Amino acid sequence: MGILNVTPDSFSDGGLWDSTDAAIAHGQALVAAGADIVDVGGESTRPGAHRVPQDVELDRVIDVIAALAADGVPCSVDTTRAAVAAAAVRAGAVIVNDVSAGLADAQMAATVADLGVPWVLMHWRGHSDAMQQRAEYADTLAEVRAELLARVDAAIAAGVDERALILDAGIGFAKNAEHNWELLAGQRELVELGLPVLLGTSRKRFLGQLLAGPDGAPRPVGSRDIATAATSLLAAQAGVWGVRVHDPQSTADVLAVLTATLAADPARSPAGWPPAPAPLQPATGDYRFGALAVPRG
Ligand code: PMM
Repeated sequence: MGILNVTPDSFSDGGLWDSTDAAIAHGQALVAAGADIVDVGGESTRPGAHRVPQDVELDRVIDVIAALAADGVPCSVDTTRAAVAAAAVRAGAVIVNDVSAGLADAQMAATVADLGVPWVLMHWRGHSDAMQQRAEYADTLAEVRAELLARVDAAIAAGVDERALILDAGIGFAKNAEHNWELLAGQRELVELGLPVLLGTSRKRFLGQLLAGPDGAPRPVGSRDIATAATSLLAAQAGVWGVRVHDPQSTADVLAVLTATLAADPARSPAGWPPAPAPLQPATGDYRFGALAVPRG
């Protein structure tokens, strides 16, 4: 999943694609670099970010999604607002990626049930301006799993088809670096819940901290793609369904290496490989999202 933030203030690509034409061109470039899905967002969720009005979010994403969808690019919409999710699906989006898992908007679950599209439920404890105060866990993995399962129950109770759900541990959302590493180490336990799992580590702060220079300054965001690709490899080995990245090329390259290695000796393939079948797109029933192991083209 390639990241397309149509925002002036996202931490990595903020301001780069905030005109409609630049955003569409970048979406195409993400696909050319190996993305199977383009995740289009119009509201930054970086720590400390403030909310944007709904009409601004709609203005940023709808034309971009419509143009990419018309070109045959599978798009997800990265939004916590039900009205934006509905408009995006009408414009051609095929997945709702909701970092709040329905908690930010009471209408989201019923809206997704009506739309009949896959829904990414990410672990979330509050909006970006307040989330880091909630980064407290006695057992990070157990709490994230339990809180995600509560969101799964709520989604099913609202009429969403369980087969349309995708789980995400929410790296960096109400988590410090230690929590993020614990979640990365525990991806297999999330996968074992039986639903497809998405992982979003791309260029995030904990990678910058890991790769800090001798002066202690974090590695700049633009130089974190090799570390990100390493997390994609770990994710694939844990059976994760998808990874959300700024630079699909480096992730596609490490996955090509992994696939070739496993193909040379399938008996040694790790449990969980190839990843669980990806969800069908219930609205049309005719598009199967590429699992990581499926060769492109
Ligand atoms: N991270 C960001 C935004 N959306 N969606 C999902 N499902 N998972 C994530 O980890 C996630 C997300 C923040 O990163 P960005 O500012 O680079 O988009």
